[in-house]
Order: sequence, then structure tokens, then C-alpha cells
Amino acid sequence: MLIRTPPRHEPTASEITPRRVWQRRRELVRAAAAGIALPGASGLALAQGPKPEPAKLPAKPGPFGTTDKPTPYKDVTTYNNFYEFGLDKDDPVRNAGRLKTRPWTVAVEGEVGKPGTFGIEDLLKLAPMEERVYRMRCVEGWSMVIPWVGFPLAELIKRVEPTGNAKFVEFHTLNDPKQMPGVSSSVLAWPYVEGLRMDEANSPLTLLTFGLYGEVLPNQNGAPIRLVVPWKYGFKSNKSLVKIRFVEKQPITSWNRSAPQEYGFFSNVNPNVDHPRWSQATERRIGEDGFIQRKRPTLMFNGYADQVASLYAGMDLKRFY
Ligand SMILES: Nc1nc2c(c(=O)[nH]1)N[C@H]1C(S)=C(S)[C@@H](COP(=O)(O)O)O[C@H]1N2
Ligand SMILES: [Mo]
Repeated sequence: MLIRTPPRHEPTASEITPRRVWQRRRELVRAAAAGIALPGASGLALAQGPKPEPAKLPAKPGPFGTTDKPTPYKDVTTYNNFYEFGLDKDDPVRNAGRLKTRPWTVAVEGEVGKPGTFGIEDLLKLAPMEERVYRMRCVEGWSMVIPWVGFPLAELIKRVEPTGNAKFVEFHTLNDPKQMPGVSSSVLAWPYVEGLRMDEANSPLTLLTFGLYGEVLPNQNGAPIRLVVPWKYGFKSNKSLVKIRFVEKQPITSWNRSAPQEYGFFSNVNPNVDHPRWSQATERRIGEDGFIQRKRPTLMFNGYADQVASLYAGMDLKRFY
């Protein structure tokens, strides 16, 4: 997002010439031949046996599903952005295997009547699991359709009783240099922090997710608990949450801090407001559309205008990008 500078309608360098990727593969193959385990080798399953099947996470069908075809599981779980594990699309699947997702807690703090620390097992039982098939649109110009498993964030919000001063919610991803090789890079200020206005956080579309495709979240997709906000660019949906903080002032988010003129606080999907360095009018659906060209029109609020347009009534969406 920040480091890539793709010209209009062209794929990023990592998509066309993944040289670093094949060089890395070559290193891994050599290392495997020599019986050496390099960090991050697990995703390629070179030396190890078959990986265990992810645990099932049953869910009843929920509302707001799209009829668009879900993106194949393989693409959803191997083409990722998770900068804590590296900048290339296949870094997360190779490096996130080392993330320890148990025990796991999420601290809920700030302007709430009932602050506390929730264990992941309790969060899993907080509300009935629903399957929500959502379109997801990355600010880089590609999109996917993902069958998430989770429940509305509003279920957690009502239990912690926000005070009258709670106007915004901050979401913090884990920041652990021992498990996350990417946080040694200064590409972003860590931890990865995102934020929503209180009404956005309470939207019935906004989810806390624990799984996809009926199984627990793969680490590279944000295990064990991840925010999903489908009408905003993908970077608003942060992964592997450890803290949720209710605040009075609009949070300073990681992407906004690193490039304020490119990534605003709202970051609603909007085909009429271009990124300063490329158009947002079209997108490329991973696993379906051609590799190079973006042909599919991007929809206002990513197609969720019926549910969310009223949240922004009277707002100049060019100014509040
Ligand atoms: N903690 C964290 N969350 C993150 C990111 C990240 O780098 N770190 N990348 C974001 C971006 S840019 C996108 S497009 C989505 C990608 O989610 P996916 O890999 O599950 O498709 O995750 C978002 N959440
Ligand atoms: Mo993204």
C-alpha cells in the first residue's frame, strides 16, 4: 500500500515478478536438501509431513450474504496482506504458522462500564456463530468474496456497556517481534491500529470473526479473532486482535499516520474517490478475473450502500475519505 507504487491499472511488482519469492523458495529447497530448517519454512511443507486439518467452526447462515461466487479457499488463504509477517502476498502463509493463538486474550478498555479481559474461549461463546459471505475490497485494487464465520461486534459492545463518552473504537493487533518477523520493519508504526466511529462499530454488518469456510481462521487471515468491515477498504479489518479500546477522540490509525493524504480515517470503498496514485473505479476479483487488468466496476460502499449509506448522510465523502 505505501511501499508499492503501481501505475494505474497495473499489477503490483509482487504480482508480476515475484523474484524475491522464487529466490526464497530456492533458499528453502536448498536448506531442506541440507536438512536445515529456515524460519518460515512451515507453509511450504517441504520437510514436514501433511499439515493437520483446521478445526471446524459450525455456523448458521446469517444476513447480508452476496450471491457473488466465493473466492476459492486456496486463494483466500495464500494471497494475503498481513505486514506483521512480511510484505509479499505469500509471506503471511509462509510465516504466520509460528503465531501462537492459544492462550489468547482480548483486553476491552477505555470508556466502558465493564472493562475486562476476555479469553478467546469465552469470546467464541459470546453469541451464536453466523456465516456471512462478504465481498472484501483491498485498497490496492483487488477483491475477494469470503464466507466469514463470526458474529456482530455489536454483541460484544452491548455487554461492555460503553459510556456516553465512547465516540470511537480502536482495534489493536498483536505486536510481538518474537512471533512476527515483519514488525522489525519500519513500514508502519506497530502495533497495527485501526478504528471505527461508534455507529460504524455497531452496524449489523460489522463482524468479529473467528473462522472462514466453516473452519477456524488460518493464522494468515487473522487468527484467532479478526475484525471484518466489508464496506471499507480491507486495511480497516485488522487481524489477530488483542485490544479493543473505546475512546472519545478519533483514533490515529497506523495507515493514516504513515500516509495521511492516502489513507483517511473513514476509508469507505468509493469508486468516485481515487487513491492519489491510482484509480479506485474498478477492481480485479482474485481467482476469477484476468491477472493484469481490472475490469470489474467497484461499487459504492463495496455494494453495501443499502446498509450503511445513511451513516454518512450529509458528509462530503471526498473530504472525509
Ligand atoms: N494486523 C493486520 N491486519 C491487516 C493487515 C495487516 O497488514 N496487518 N492488512 C490489511 C489489508 S491491506 C487487507 S486487504 C486485509 C487482507 O485480508 P486477507 O489476507 O484475509 O484477505 O487485511 C487487513 N488487515
Ligand atoms: Mo488491503
